Amino acid sequence: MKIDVLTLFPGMFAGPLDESIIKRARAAGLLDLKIHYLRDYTHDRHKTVDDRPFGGGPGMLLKPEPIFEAVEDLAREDTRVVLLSPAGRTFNQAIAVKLAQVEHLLLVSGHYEGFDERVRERLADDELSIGDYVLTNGALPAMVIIDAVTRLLPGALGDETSAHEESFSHGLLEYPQYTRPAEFRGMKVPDVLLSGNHAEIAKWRAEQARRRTQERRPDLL
Ligand code: 4GX
Repeated sequence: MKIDVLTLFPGMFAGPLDESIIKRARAAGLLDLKIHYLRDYTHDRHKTVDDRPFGGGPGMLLKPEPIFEAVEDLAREDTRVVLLSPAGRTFNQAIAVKLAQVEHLLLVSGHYEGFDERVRERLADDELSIGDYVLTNGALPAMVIIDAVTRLLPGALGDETSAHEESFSHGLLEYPQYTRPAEFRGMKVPDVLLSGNHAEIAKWRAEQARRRTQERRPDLL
């Protein structure tokens, strides 16, 4: 899979995407990830990417020309162009699964008060938010999406982990888990987990997952 990111803050991407599973996926050639600096697509001396909104109002908007030039430079026939902004539909695991099947993703990170509407109209295939809170720009949302998508690419996870066996894949929260010691500071591991009775253990885990989901995330049931 190829992912291109268009951002005003390329420096923010150094680090998080050079560790662990994403690092391995990139090294293995599963993910071809490139970060592009929006100002590189300007032509004026000051590398201007923003301007004031017509009709007045506070703040600045990302002007359309550099974004159009960048997307026209980077996008292919099969590219999914996704804007990151609080006005997008809320990203979730189902969307991650869909995006992981796309050949080429182009993530366009928002900044200031947002995009000139013509970017949405003409360039965007989708607009995503990572949640209902306000960030300083779309770089972290882009990285969140890259992370969630990359781990779903075939071969990205080692044998010890599976993309299928966790919360949001089976639609429930995880059951409680324990490792050694069997007693720690007076807190005991539930007897059933030490019993060796695999049918009972499976039953207990299913019940715990259901109870925990009912208590914490009834919206998932
Ligand atoms: N999930 N932000 C984008 C600028 C902006 C404002 C309006 C487009 C329209 C965010 C989020 C997020 C802050 C990134 C505002 N862009 N993005 N930025 N939550 O809060 O994606």
